[in-house]
Amino acid sequence: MGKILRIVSVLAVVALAATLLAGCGGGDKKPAAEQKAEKKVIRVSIGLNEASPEYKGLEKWKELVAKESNGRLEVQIFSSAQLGDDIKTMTALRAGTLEMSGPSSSPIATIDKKWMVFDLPFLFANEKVVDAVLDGPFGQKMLDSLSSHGLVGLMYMENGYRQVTNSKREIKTPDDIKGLKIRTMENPVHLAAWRKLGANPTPMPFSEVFNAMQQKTIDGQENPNTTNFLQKFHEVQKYTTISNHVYTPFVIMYSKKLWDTLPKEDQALLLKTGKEASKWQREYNRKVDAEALEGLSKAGMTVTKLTPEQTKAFQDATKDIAAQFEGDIGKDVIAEVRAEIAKVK
Ligand code: KDG
Repeated sequence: MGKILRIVSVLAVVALAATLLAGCGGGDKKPAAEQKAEKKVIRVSIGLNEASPEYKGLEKWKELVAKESNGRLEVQIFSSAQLGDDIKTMTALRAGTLEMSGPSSSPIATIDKKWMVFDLPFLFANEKVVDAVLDGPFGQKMLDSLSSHGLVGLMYMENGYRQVTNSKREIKTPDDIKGLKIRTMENPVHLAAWRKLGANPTPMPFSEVFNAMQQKTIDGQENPNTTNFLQKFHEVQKYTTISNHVYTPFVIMYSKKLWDTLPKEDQALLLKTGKEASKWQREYNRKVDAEALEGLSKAGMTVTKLTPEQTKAFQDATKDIAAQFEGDIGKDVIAEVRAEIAKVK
């Protein structure tokens, strides 16, 4: 009898311990398997429209993420600044009220000045250099550095070389820029460079640019051919000059607050598919850039391609910008990117 009693009490203790342990999973935390099976929506905001190569690249990523997660992770893309422009959405990411955004690198400088390194005029001579730097240790270090600002840099996508457009006159020399009201991104290097060229630069979020050109509060702006064509800037601009004056990538980023709540396997899945999407998007962008330029010309814009000598005049006029911003960006950062560039040549 005593033995039976002992067995019964041991069983009771085991049962109690099992119940307590099950409860220990923590308040509202669900068991790992259940959490894994739960569907998750990841919202990503961009300023450009659905025809843009940035949107197409994110669509590709969305497909890859859905496939790899068997439909469990759903990327939802919000275009045309429906959720806010670059600076506003980065603030939302840092607060943890939005998962993702895909700003140009330039407005990141409002958070961390070293990002102005990509804004230095004529930094990247060609796409081979771009790929080596962005896919190499420098590019990765820049992405990693975002985590101290509440952001997780997942991947780069391509915006492309920026070209200047305006409604007043053909631009062939820095002199032709004198007095033009040019919209720039919200970034001190861009303002300084356009001021150096004699323009009257006005920083403005992207979503306001078309209206400002239509209402003639600005004369021009600068963006890659794809943006200029796919956002229909040719309807309100007459001249485009292929100046290739700067290459600023898109940085596809996640809110660190929300990233840290994701299971490790999901983080790995998003990073892995991101690499693939980023590569796909860069190739796609390079294919459609020439078509976009043709589109601008067919739509009636005067297209001016600078000769190497003409380009040199713009390079000379802006060559002091790097020294001017060396303190803000960091001498070491500039030296590091230049060393990476030198390896490619
Ligand atoms: O989606 C990116 C846009 O919000 C913006 O960064 C585009 O290059 C751009 C600009 O000129 O503002």
